[in-house]
Amino acid sequence: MSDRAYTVFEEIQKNRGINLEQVKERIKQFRVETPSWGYGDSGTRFKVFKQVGVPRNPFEKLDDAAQVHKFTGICPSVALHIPWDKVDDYGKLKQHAEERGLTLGAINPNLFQEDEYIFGSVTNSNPAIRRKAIDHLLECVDIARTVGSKVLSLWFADGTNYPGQADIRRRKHWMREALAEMYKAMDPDMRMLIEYKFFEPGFYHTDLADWGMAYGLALKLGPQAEVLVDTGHHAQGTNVEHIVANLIDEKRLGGFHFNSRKYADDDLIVGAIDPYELFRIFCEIDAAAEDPDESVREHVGRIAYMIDQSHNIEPKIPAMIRSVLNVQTQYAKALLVNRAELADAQSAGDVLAAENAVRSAFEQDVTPLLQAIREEQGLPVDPVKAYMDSGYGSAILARGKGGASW
Ligand code: RM4
Ligand code: MN
Ligand code: MN
Repeated sequence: MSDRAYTVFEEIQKNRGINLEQVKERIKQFRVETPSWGYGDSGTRFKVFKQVGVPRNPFEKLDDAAQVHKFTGICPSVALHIPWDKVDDYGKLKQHAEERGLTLGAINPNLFQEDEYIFGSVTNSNPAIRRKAIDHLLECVDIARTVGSKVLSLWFADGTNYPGQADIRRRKHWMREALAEMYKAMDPDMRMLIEYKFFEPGFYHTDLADWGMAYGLALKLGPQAEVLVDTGHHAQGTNVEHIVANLIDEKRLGGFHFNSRKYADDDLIVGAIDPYELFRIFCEIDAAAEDPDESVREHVGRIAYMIDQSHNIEPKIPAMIRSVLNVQTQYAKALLVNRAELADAQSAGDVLAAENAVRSAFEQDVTPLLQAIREEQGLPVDPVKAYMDSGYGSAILARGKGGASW
């Protein structure tokens, strides 16, 4: 990296009224969690392409996740999906993670892969199936306890395909009963993040279809229940940053699943399609992080930033590094909004100046800033290139084809 590029950047930001030292500190604190399933094979409903070198078990997924952390320095935790990551001894998995400088993050129960769940899991009209589903949720609380995780991240594939197929309100009650039982089993320092999605696999109705349904449920359950926003889970045109601002204001924004989408829940590399949306999301978060009300700042400090992605056609580890860097980049850009200028423009009703205060931050090239930070932290300035040059990608080819996949 050239010192000159950073000096020029520094000068520009000074002129824009930005305190760069504060910005740097915030960027250094920022962390993103990666998903174990993002390292395995995945596909569409048409085909799962098997890549060579894919991890064959949860231990190898952690080995790969450790590479992402090694080159970016900001991904020390890894989310698990159970039973995809089921092992006999979770203590051993935890130790494996720790030996690689990682911790185990959100535990994601999986209630969508068994034949019995054809008509739903916790909302199934068959009480025995509902019991089985709830027992799995409780098992996940135990796993979280064993591995030292504080976050349970819930997404339900429950839904229906046809009008009249099921009693929507009854299913709502069953959902609440199941989550209430799980909630009771959690330790006081655990959090339940409830994820919504408007369709798929259900094509008529989904039991938790939007943020309002997830929020209503979280409110009834109690303060340890919050909403998880997966950026790919909204109808086209939805203003996601508005949802984010609203949930922050209600103090129920538990975390994110970042990915990008063009049409539906595409799970593409974060920031690949609409980086400005991601930037706008971080603008809302950053505004709240500077709120005079300490309880708002504290709430924002607890948000769990996680990636939820499937790499169908691209090599997985560098794709994950790219996603992580894209998140970091938009986070950094949002910190460059001149808040005082924005506030003045808003109170003066100066629409053009307000829009400019936001967009002009997005237009800043933060590459010299991020490179300077990486240098200061002893990280490679170009993490993707450093990974590509490291030889790890060739070494894992020995794993062969046919690794873990959903
Ligand atoms: C869902 C949802 C969940 C994820 C599964 C694999 O669409 O995003 O968070 O665990 O996909
Ligand atoms: Mn998700
Ligand atoms: Mn999804």
